[in-house]
Amino acid sequence: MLLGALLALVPATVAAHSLLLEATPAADALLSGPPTEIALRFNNRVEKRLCTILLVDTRGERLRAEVRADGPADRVNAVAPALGPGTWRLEWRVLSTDGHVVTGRFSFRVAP
Ligand SMILES: [Cu+2]
Repeated sequence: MLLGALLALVPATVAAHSLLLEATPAADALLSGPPTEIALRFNNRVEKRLCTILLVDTRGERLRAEVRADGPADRVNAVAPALGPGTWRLEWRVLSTDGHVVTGRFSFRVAP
């Protein structure tokens, strides 16, 4: 019974860990113009005040998006910095409700 109880804990722990479900801009998207908003949706609540979104260009220049304090608890919305044409890597970092810091990254392109 103890083993069963321990195994039962595993899915709950995994479920509590934040996973990125949806993103705007989407990964690998080709945008016709620079995005004005960035929206990330997770599988659970994240602590908005401790979320960061960085945009990094191919030369390594890093711009920070301004995360909005309001909105649904499972979403991180941000004002995009002014992005020029080219490939940008979006690096996100959130604090999930289970206390773990979770990070991820994906790229998108802004057409010239
Ligand atoms: Cu976790």
